[in-house]
Amino acid sequence: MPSLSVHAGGLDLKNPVLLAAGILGTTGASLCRASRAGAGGVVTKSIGSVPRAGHPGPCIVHVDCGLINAMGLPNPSYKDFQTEIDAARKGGVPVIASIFASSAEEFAQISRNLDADALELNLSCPHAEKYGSELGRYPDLVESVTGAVKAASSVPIWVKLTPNTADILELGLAAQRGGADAVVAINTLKAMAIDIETGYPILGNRFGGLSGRAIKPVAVRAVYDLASRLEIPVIGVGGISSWEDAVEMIMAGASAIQVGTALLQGYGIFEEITSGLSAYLERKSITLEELCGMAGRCS
Ligand code: RRO
Repeated sequence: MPSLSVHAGGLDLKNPVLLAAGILGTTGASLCRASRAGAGGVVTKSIGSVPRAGHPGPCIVHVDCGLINAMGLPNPSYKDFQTEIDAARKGGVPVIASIFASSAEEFAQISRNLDADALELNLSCPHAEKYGSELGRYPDLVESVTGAVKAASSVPIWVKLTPNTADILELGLAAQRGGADAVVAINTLKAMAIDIETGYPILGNRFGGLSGRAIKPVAVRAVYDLASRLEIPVIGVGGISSWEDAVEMIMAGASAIQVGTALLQGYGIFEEITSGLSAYLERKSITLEELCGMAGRCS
């Protein structure tokens, strides 16, 4: 069978299919379960410097084409999360800690106090005051936050970018200037759902972030744009729910991919994607490396 192993963003991965941040990433046990199910790496739920309860419910609504969430960064703080990372590491694949903060100094402080295989900087949550895309839509802040964490930490730094911007490439270039080892594209798209019987917005926070199948073409385009111009790897995420989606995202230029909302189908999704990807490479007689960025080389 073709090899699925890949070196991406400073990590050696046995396969390029990772668990995305925010999905089943709050405990070591659930992260381990994803590893045992075949994930090549796992990303934790985003962790901050103080405990947060998150937004009032409802926090998730199913829509025709995916999910809209407004969880609101619920987390116990980094001070209470290291034991979960340590437990997750028993799964035998790299554990990437997703972190969020409201300033470069706060990001650096968290990064100094968490021991993980890599850090993913959440500069893209679309619905939390003072966090996520409220910083991450400004290229100068993306660069300075990345630079501060890079200086404070010795592990690979991935920067998760927001699609809620006119030009995601500008943000990717800023992350690269700051010293990022990879960019991750994309986080959720700003969205809303309204109950037509009552007229009330359904989510407690009113607005949220759309994930799932609807956002895949947006993610493919973002990955293509970024991979065409950046020298650092791009990790593709957004609406991947089959091996065919994974192939498309890798053809767009993703060195690895992350799966989030499709976990609703169960943990079997990792095995489904890796075995489908492997069979595809065998049928086409190409390597994973040759597949990566193929669409950008077609004229
Ligand atoms: O917790 C959330 O509400 C959340 C986060 Br941190 C994120 O990055 N993206 C998202 O859609 N929701």
